[in-house]
Amino acid sequence: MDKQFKRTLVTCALPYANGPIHIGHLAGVYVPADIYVRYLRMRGREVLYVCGSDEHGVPITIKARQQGCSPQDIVDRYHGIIKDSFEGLGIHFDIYGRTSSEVHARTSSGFFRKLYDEGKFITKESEQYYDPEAKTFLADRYIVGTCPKCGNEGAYGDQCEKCGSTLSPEELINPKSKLSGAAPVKKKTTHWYLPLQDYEPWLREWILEGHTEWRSNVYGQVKSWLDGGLQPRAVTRDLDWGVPVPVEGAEGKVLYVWFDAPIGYISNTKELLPDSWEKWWKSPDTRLVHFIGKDNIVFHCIIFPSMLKAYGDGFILPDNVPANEFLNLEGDKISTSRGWAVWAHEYLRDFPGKEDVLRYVLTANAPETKDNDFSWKDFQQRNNSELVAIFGNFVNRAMVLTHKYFGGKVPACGPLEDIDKEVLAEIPALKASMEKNIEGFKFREALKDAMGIARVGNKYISDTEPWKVAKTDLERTATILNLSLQICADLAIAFEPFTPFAAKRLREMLGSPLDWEILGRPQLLPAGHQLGEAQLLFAKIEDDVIDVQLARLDAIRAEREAAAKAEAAKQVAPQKDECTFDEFEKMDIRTATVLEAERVPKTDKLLKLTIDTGIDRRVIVSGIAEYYSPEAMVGKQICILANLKPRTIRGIESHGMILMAKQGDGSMRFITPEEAVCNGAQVG
Ligand code: B3M
Ligand code: ZN
Repeated sequence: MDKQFKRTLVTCALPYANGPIHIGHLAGVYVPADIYVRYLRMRGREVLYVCGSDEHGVPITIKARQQGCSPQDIVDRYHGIIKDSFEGLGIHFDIYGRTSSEVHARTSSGFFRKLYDEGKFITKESEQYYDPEAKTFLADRYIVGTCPKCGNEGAYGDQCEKCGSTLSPEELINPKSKLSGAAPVKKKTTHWYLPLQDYEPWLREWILEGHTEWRSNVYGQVKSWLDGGLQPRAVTRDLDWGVPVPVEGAEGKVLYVWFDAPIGYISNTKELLPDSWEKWWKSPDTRLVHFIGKDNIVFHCIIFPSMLKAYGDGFILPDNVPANEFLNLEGDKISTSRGWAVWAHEYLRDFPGKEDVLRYVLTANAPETKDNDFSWKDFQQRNNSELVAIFGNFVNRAMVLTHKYFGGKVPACGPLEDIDKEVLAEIPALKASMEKNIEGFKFREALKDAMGIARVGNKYISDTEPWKVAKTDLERTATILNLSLQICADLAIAFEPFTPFAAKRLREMLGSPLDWEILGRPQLLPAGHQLGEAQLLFAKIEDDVIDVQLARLDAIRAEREAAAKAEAAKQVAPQKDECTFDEFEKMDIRTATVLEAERVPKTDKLLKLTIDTGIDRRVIVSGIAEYYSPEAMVGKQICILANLKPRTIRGIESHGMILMAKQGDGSMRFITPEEAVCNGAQVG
């Protein structure tokens, strides 16, 4: 907690290499981690920044099967895409490794073997689903069937993606193996389990008593897991993709992905620093911080620490696990399978030179304490009215005016007036607040502080109006611009963690240093110092650019709605209670032809139809206007219930009812004889 550490090891959740990363990943894990690391580095702290691809697990094998390639092909492809996305956004890990690496196989397998040899596992026999044709055990994801809750025919053995229910394979109606289509059977299998319940008292003490400073969402989740009672957790699986279980008689078994993946943090460190990795993992002077999303809390706060505890040998435990909540997109949950996401690599393609804008917006809306939303309008607005209008505008005014009046040389600072002193006093306060916020993992607040410095500068230059003062008092103008430029140099430091591209451009323009400690000190730029050319730091984003993104999302939404409707239309209403023939016979159903049709005024649903029933000419009011226009009905032969008791609807007397076929989504079509018949023919 308040312990002084010598160095910090920062890890970021290893993204699954079965798809590209999107803004949810970035906002949840990678942007905050990057802010933290850049900040620590600016302060001269010793930091190691570790990440890599998580290349095992069932979803990868499923994707490979879908695409008709090998799991290795899949992870090779996405590892590359993900790595490039991070680089493109200025997220430079010291190592971005892979769990399919040789070092990782050795490390994770050795880890298992030591726990195995020391009797830290228990074995349990259980019944698992097995594909008798493919002759292999089936992960829950490999079993598909009909969801008992919503009727979706493509539900998985662990979850229905349509209605979101968590399922077990037993619950599926008509379960089938995805591999062969065969009905799965149950077969006995033995696996190794880590008896988590044995670690519970220790976990309670370590976290619930020892880390009360952890974020409340993290602490709360840990507490509820512990209060719910821990169970032995299987650490092996029957699967052919992963790290083989290094034990005799374990053929066809691999380490469970959540056993090997966190060890990936260690193996990636080893890969980078084969000789000095232990300093990062086994020294009490190292502070370990895991950046993750909320769905990974249990693995990083309970399971991995228990694994490390079981292993012993001096491994350190996380000092903090600042997990974020989820980011939504335009009000809806991000969904990879539905394409409801903004992908990092597509953003980089569509918004070249705007890496900072995404980092900025994701930080300003970071889901630190609750789920939050990303919207393109907000993105545009924050760019145009914050980055451009405040930060960019201030820097531009200071630069351009200095070039105009002083040939681009920092002018000398004369005597200070009250307004100058007030402005200068605000900066150290904002700096102190930023430190507190970043060190407390409150990056949104820290960003507000940084923007606060830009606001102070922007207001100062607006209030002092150096372009007017220059007409009468160049000395005073010099002081104003001197101070403004000092604030620009402060901004080039303060924004380094958040918008590193712009911060670097600004430092180049000013020729100013990057050193946290000097932020807010007077005269960072000496008088006479030559500035570079004035360049715009940020550019306005116009509506048409945003409209393209919105149109893409609208198309996805429309497609999803159409699919949902088609699905709903298929839902069949249950059969009604029995009726007798006599009861049926009471209904006088006839053919008829529509002669005239018009909308019933002030209604959306009703048509007034004048029809020839063969018996008479009469009026029926029918609720079909959503499906048929009046013109479309004229001349059509229909079926009616002729002897229905007349009713007055919206002041019009209706004599009968039109027979309609009504689908599950409520949509209707009228019933018509297969060939034209005379009006008044009896239907039955
Ligand atoms: N691959 C899960 C995830 O992306 C996972 C993290 C592993 S961290 C050791 O949610
Ligand atoms: Zn369902």
